[in-house]
Amino acid sequence: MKTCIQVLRIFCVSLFLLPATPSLASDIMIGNAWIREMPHGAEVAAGYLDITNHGAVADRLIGAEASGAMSAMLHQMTTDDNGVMRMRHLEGIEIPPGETMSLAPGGYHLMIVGVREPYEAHSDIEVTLIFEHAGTITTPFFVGHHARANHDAAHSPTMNHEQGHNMEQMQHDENHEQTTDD
Ligand SMILES: [Cu+2]
Repeated sequence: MKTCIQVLRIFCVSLFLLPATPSLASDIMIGNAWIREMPHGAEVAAGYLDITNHGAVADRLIGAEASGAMSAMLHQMTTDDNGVMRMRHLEGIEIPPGETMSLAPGGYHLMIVGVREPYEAHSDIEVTLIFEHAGTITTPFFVGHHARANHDAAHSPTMNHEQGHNMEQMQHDENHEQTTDD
């Protein structure tokens, strides 16, 4: 009996590893996916999105790949007691069943490194998200100052928005030892 279950498990796991896993069959829904417009000369970009889990069990975002970039990592921004913001590498981000996890400025984000040609503003960049259960989901990320849905709305960025942006950029540069040609 045990062997049967084990065989079944292996079979299930191998199903998840199939590259052609259709995203339609997935319980995971992606929304508001965007990449922060890149400053001139930058090779690092931050990606944000909302992940909703419509399934009955928890899933985990465990990796990502962005077109035109060397790699994409999962990061979390935290602020310590002295108000210093830090970047933390994460092995995964859990999405509990029935919940939406937001990767947003000041918190979780995709850290896209080694961008070969800076992403053009207002273009769409294909990003493949890798989930423990749902497999891979490839979806376009809008390059701008916020998700596409809000893009045509009044441009009134709050102080926090801009502050978060600048500090995040600074911290990234420090952490990844980015060299810019300025
Ligand atoms: Cu980061």
